[in-house]
Amino acid sequence: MAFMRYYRALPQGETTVEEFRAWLSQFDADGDGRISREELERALRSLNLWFVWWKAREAVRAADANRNGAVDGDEMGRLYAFAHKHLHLKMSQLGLGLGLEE
Ligand SMILES: [Ca+2]
Repeated sequence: MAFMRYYRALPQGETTVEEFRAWLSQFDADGDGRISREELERALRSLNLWFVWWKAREAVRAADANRNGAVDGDEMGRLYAFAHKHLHLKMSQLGLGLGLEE
């Protein structure tokens, strides 16, 4: 899959881009497979981060390469990179709220 190249390009972290995507999919309220700014804001709020509206706006702005207002497809790798670099997410903690059924 296309997004795998982001995974290989990034340094090894506690959470892979696939796990990040799975975590975010919980917040995909309308189930369209894209993460909007509002959905990302909810995701960041679940981590008890501050200034989530601002962080979500900056993150979508950084990741939304085709400017359709949502993060989808290959852009998930860009969002993951942004989260790592700028949001200082403790990626190992993302799994705590995961609760996804395979
Ligand atoms: Ca997009």
